[in-house]
Amino acid sequence: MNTGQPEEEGRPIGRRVFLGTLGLGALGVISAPTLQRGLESFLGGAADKDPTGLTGLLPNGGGFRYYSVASSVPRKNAENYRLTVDGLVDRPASYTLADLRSMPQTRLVRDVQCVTGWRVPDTPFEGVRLSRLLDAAGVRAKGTAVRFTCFDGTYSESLTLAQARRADVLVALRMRDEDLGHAHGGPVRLYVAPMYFYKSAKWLSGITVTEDVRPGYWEERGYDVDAWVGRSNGRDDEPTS
Ligand SMILES: Nc1nc2c(c(=O)[nH]1)N[C@H]1C(S)=C(S)[C@@H](COP(=O)(O)O)O[C@H]1N2
Ligand SMILES: [Mo]
Repeated sequence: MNTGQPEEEGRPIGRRVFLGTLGLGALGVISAPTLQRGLESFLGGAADKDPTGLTGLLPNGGGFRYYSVASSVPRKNAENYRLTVDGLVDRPASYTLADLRSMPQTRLVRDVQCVTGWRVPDTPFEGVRLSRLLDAAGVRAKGTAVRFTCFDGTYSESLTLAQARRADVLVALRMRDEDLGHAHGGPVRLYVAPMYFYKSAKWLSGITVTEDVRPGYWEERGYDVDAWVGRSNGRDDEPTS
């Protein structure tokens, strides 16, 4: 029987579900009025075109929602994936997937927390510490920030150099003890454990050391650049876990 409910998992995601997951979640969690107005006009003006491209529940996603601001993303594999490290460094580099897999791997188990309110507890991520890649590249004295670009051609993120050097920031190859699938940003995504999940850029293709922090995709649209979980985006309480 058709109940008229659009929330069923696995269905194509239409406008109502999009508004439910991103719109209400974001507006409920974030209290900054300028950001609310920005989101409202953003949603109101473009919801029919589904501005995020695809946003919704991922079938068998275990509580994850699938996010992409690009409507289609090329697939990359061990043959054609490359991660470049460049900018204010002495030794720019280009890594294959095999290169990254051959480096020491770090496994972290933390809660994933999206700024719109959903959380996936105790999620293992595994990969190479970003600090290791930065050390290998030799960051020059003028470098104080790191910019991340993605092979979806649209998304970007950034961190201060100090944030990027934290031990809980990974260039992640695995999630939930499996190789990162395409939907979750595979084969390689950034994983910034202490910050809201929008910092964890999917489909990572470039790491560039820069002089200044350049706000990323969502940050140009109102989210905090320093996205500490529980201490940013209008939240002042630690989330219960
Ligand atoms: N390239 C790219 N990375 C991205 C996003 C995106 O749209 N494109 N969305 C961000 C947001 S808001 C979240 S909550 C997570 C979602 O990751 P998931 O799709 O694996 O659940 O990815 C982050 N990284
Ligand atoms: Mo998010």
